[in-house]
Amino acid sequence: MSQLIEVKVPDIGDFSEVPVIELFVKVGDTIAVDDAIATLESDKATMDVPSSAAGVVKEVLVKIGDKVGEGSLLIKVEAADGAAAPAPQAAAPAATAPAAPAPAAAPAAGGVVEVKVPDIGDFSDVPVIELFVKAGDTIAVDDAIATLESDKATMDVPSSAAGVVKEVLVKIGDKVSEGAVLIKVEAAGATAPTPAAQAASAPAAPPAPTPAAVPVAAAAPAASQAAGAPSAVKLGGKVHASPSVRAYARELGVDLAQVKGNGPKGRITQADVTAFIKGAMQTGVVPGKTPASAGASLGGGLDLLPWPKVDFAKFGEIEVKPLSRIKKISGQNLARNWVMIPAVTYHEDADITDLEAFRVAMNKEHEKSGKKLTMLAFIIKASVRALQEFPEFNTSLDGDNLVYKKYFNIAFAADTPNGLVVPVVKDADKKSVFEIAAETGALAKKARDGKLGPADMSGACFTISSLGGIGGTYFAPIVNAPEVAILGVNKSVMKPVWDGKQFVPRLTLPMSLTADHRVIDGALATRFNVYLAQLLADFRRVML
Ligand code: CAO
Repeated sequence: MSQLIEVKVPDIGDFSEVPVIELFVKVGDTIAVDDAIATLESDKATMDVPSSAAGVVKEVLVKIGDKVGEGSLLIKVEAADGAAAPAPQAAAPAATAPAAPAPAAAPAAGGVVEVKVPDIGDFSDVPVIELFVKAGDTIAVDDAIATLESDKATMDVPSSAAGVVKEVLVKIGDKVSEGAVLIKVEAAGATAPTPAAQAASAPAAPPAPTPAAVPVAAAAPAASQAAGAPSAVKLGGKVHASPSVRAYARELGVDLAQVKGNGPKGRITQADVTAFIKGAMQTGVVPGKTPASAGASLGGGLDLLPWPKVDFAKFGEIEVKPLSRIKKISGQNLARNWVMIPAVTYHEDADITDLEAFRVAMNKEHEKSGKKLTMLAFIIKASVRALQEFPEFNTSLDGDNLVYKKYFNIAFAADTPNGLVVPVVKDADKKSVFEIAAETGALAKKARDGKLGPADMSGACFTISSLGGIGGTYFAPIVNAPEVAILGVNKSVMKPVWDGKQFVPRLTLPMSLTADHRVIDGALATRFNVYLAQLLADFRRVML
């Protein structure tokens, strides 16, 4: 037996007669609990109304432009057989909204008002992960000031005041709670909202910790930093979009700052994001990016199926945890590089028996000084020599041109508790193996402490991903665009090697070189690998 459930506008605080500005469902759609049904926009806040029921939409009772209030009927859903119909109270969960404007923009001397963190529910000590304003900026009411990210939710804090930012009192990484002063704004002729007006502007309950119900920050503005790619995205860009549109854009890796909004007051709608993607697929060019970095042609589009949407909770107990910021950023880079680079991985074994013996002897000799040579440092040094011998590996594609770099900056992947980062050893050709070892050690520590800055992660020519401290045999690393090749190494193992007369034990380093086939052919890649293996087998060759 199936039953019809009415989904109504939940308690949305003091708002009434709020226009529907977007509708995400139509008759026949199958929806899950918490799927966004509609976006409501008052002059103070934008709210997504999530569904309280799962099933097939049988009727949509509102259209864009309709004004609704608490209790207004939005849709009727036929719950699938066996699907638990939510209790009447649960049928109207609080709408989610960007974090409420500060409850009190207390006027200070000289018309300066303080903008504070509003009521953010049960959250406290929430880190500031993005700041959209700086001293001197002119802002309007509702402009995003900062993004806060707890382990459960990401919230934009809109400004409750209009005027010129006089002071920014927080920085990225600061932890804030309700009432913390974020900025001071000189209300330039504009009337700062009275505390009463602001209280009225506070939307309903704080965001619930479900992905669909969480107000989401603009899609990763610092996306390119982790992989050291040039920043194509403007930091601190202010975009006007509802939480669900932001979530939609983030899921598809779309930078909202690049999307033109055709909704009311230039708001970006889901249709705008879809049109943006269609445009990029048809032309193969992502606005704001060079054809080389965007992949000059996508061959008519990837025509991919939508990401599978599964209600995992139906099959057993689950726990939802948001991805770390680094994972979100590096994931977007990796996905682009995986899709856009015709990459091939070539494997080779290097005999490092003598090199390892030399490394161990040197470390013993320098034990007292605290200096330590690592295999990674030797591999970096040998790679520089190989890049000099095979300059095509030290290039980047720029449209139909190949940019040859005369400098040798080597990046290495570092595993941190928050995800993968890629710091860069600059001018590795000018450094000794001891210096490279000390620098990779310092950079790896900085990475684990979360203290790498953009400068530490930019300007790389070639990347090394060493899993040697962990194990493995071979793998296929993903090229770190706009570089054209990456070297992966795994744990060296003793292998029996035939010397013409007998099997002898040799310490063998498994190497996996992935190269962009648009620049590097298989023959060249294999020559590079063979040469690199020769250098590591007899390190004196590095000096030749
Ligand atoms: N073969 C055998 N042993 C190796 C080795 C190799 N190829 N490379 C390192 N080791 C040994 C080291 O000698 C060290 O042993 P000791 O403690 O006895 O000296 C131990 O393994 C641990 O090394 P390490 O990995 O901590 O240090 P490192 O300098 O070799 O590497 C770093 C530093 C930052 C590259 C590494 O810590 C790291 O993060 N690796 C992971 C990179 C990664 O995740 N890549 C995948 C990216 S694609 O998803």
